[in-house]
Amino acid sequence: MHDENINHTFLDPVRDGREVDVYYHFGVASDDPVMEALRDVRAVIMAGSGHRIDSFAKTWSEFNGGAEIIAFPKEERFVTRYSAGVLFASHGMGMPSASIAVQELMRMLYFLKRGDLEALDEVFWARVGTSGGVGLEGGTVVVTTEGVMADLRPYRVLNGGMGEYWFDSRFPDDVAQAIVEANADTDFEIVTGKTVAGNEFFLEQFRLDGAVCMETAQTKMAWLEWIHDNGVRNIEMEGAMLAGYLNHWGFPKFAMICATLLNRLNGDQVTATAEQMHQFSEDSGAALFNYLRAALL
Ligand code: R2B
Ligand code: URA
Repeated sequence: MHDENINHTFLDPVRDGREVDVYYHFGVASDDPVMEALRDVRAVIMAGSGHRIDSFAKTWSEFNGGAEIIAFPKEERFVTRYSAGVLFASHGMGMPSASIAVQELMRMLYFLKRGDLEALDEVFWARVGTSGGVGLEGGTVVVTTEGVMADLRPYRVLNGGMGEYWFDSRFPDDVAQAIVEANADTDFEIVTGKTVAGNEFFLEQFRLDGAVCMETAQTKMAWLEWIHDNGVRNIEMEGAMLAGYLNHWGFPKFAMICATLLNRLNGDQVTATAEQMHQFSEDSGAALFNYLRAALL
């Protein structure tokens, strides 16, 4: 871990029990009795939707002999479950929403691991999600090697009028390769590549079907071809931030696994049927669990 990048001023009094940290959007605090049950957490798995989190926790519990599933009471913002060493949490859509979840979960992890940097090094993080494929048909599973923003640069946030803070938004290559290897025998296609995190589903993903549209068929295809030529294989809305913040603290093990819902080279609208969507979701979930079982069980 990069000790110097951890906010010790705020987090150490919480770690020592001198202050209480309120994980407001999750509806729990560091002095909540539920925290004690989470001390053995070894992985944090995130997904956009709360339904998916509930279903992941049930699957993981079944793999672990019907292990208890603990739910946080508040579900207004994020849905959270814990079972057999894995914390499952939804993050909503887009980097503003997901950054709240990631920052509160990082604070929670520091408290749960009592500020032990070696114990934090061992925690595996992943986001499992959906995306638009770039030159890939719907149903392909993409394991991200690097998160970039729509300009192919790494994750940044505005620093008022002073400029921008830049973050390293690469994903660890060894973990991405291990996920692909753990899925060598599956019947869905799994590839690695860069992933664009758009701050917008329509404008920053160069769609022509938004209420507000700034592009033409020509500028859209030019952007898609440019990102494809630069190694981008899919487009979603959270990955660059996730990698940026986890790298900032120095977590060594994290990944993003996304199913593609459509090939953006062929269109903008998501027209997959309910059955196809279900299969895509099953496949990306299977890709995660095939790795997680090899890594954690
Ligand atoms: C993928 O799908 C969502 C938008 O439909 C967004 O959260 C993402 O990253
Ligand atoms: N999620 C996105 O962000 N973009 C898509 O095209 C599909 C899912």
